Amino acid sequence: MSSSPSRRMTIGDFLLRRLKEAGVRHLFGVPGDYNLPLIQQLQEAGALKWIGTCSELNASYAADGYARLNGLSALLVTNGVGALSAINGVGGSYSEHVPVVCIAGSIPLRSIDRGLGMHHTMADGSFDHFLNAYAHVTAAHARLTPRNAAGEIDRLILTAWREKLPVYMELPSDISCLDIEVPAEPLVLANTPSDPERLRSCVTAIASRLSAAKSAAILVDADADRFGVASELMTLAEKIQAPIAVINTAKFVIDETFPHYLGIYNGKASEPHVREAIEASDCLLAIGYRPIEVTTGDFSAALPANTIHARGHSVDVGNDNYQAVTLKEVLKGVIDAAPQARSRAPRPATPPAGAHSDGSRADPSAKLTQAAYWQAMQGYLREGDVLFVDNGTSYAVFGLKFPSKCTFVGSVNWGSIGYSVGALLGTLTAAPERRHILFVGDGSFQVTAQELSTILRHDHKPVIFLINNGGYTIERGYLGKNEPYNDIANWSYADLPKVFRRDTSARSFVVKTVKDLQNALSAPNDTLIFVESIMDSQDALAPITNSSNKGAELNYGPRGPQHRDDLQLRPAT
Ligand SMILES: Cc1ncc(C[n+]2csc(CCOP(=O)(O)OP(=O)(O)O)c2C)c(N)n1
Ligand SMILES: [Mg+2]
Repeated sequence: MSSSPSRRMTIGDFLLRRLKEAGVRHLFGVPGDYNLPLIQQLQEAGALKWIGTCSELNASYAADGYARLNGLSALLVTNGVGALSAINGVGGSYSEHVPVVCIAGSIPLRSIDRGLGMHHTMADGSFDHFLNAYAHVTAAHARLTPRNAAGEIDRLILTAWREKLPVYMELPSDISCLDIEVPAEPLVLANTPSDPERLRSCVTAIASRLSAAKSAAILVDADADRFGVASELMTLAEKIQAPIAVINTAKFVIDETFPHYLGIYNGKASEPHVREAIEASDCLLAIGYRPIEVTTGDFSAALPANTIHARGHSVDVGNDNYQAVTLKEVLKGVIDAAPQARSRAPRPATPPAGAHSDGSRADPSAKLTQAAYWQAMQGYLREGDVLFVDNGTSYAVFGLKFPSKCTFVGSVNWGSIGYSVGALLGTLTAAPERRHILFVGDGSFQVTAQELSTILRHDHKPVIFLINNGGYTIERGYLGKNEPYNDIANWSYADLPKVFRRDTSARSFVVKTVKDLQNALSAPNDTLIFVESIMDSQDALAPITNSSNKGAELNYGPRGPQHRDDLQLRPAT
């Protein structure tokens, strides 16, 4: 028996207490008969604030956005129907390495014990379908019981935080109000410290490679953000005078105004100086590198064979693999051990966003084009913004240069359309004092548009830039340039703030020309701003269309339909 002090508490209250101790201040979700006892406990204890969403899918996206800014989040769904609605978003959190605690208020243990058929199940006598489904998209899962609850709640929350991955727990509806014995001590979010010998050897191995190097460089993926080591990486780059590049999944992780920041590495699609610095480096330190086709210039990325691969909890240096080390401790050790380099030749300055340069000559009364739009957006961004992009031609955001201290929220690996609208609710809830800007297409927006109502309900003041181009333009670059399956219904988007909140003070704009856009951009940020920009269904920046065209080659192969005449949108020549 452990001698730590304990106390009695209901399982529901203990779960809420642990979430709060882990820094979670809000719970997203949709009520259902199986989870109502926990929501009532939340209401009575006032431990967390309930943020009801229009759907569990949106709750899962909101929780993902919240965790990216807050470090951990939670959502609450009901058995089966709620759990499966949320699974796309939780799968996204798994793909994108975001720590989310997904709680399902589930069927009572009484029914499981007695084999009673219940609603929100398959009515086939099995009660494990949803646990099994979630096993594939989480780092850990459990059904709570009065015997395991105290241990499992801590195990799951700590696993989410340590692994930067989602977890799933079922809280049967008849045990939330049962008393159990729980630890009196608060939950401490901490990693188990590194093994001292492994850490020392790992740091020595990296530091000696770095000191012998003539062209060290650092390449950063999203885990540098998730494991909170961006500032260590910048300190290291400064000390050893090495350039840092990121891949698309990690745009913003390294401050783009940092003198050693190089730009985005994307194989053959990179700027030549970025490609050279990474591929010809004699000591490349890669952080959490998880390449996919769209972050490697269609697999043309070629990292040096002797690249050091550092991940959240392990490192590869040459033939050695170091376990029981944490990324932060490794980098801190390397910063101390690495030799201070003399200032080297100045690095090539990051080129300005070249893709968006022909908008300046646009006639103010001319029809708005993507080129003019993105050029104007470059000027709109300011220090400290939280920037969002959804799938679509709005991926042009990757060509913008971000001011200092911006946070960028995207989902390059998972890429589920509509993610950004739900996630926006999450980041607004986590950091309402910052300016949040969403770049979204009409097609993506239609998937999760209702969550605009929750954003308005809580008086948030984001800026939403929606491109109304009549459908799925980015898909036209794969296939179906003019096909009706890429068309969507033409909503009156700018009217939606009024529809979702009668007394809204939101400022809505329908923009058709450069002049209209300039007018919208001059609106003060004292309320929600919704800017619907009407653009041509065949208009997209060349890098976007090129990427879609290449995607079609990869996806459909040489016999694919994309080769037929006029079936595919191609870059304007
Ligand atoms: C959940 C989901 N369904 C389908 C897709 C495929 N998809 C990717 S982009 C896209 C179209 C996006 O259209 P829109 O948001 O209007 O952007 P546009 O390219 O028109 O600017 C679709 C349907 C997806 N990524 N996610
Ligand atoms: Mg569109």
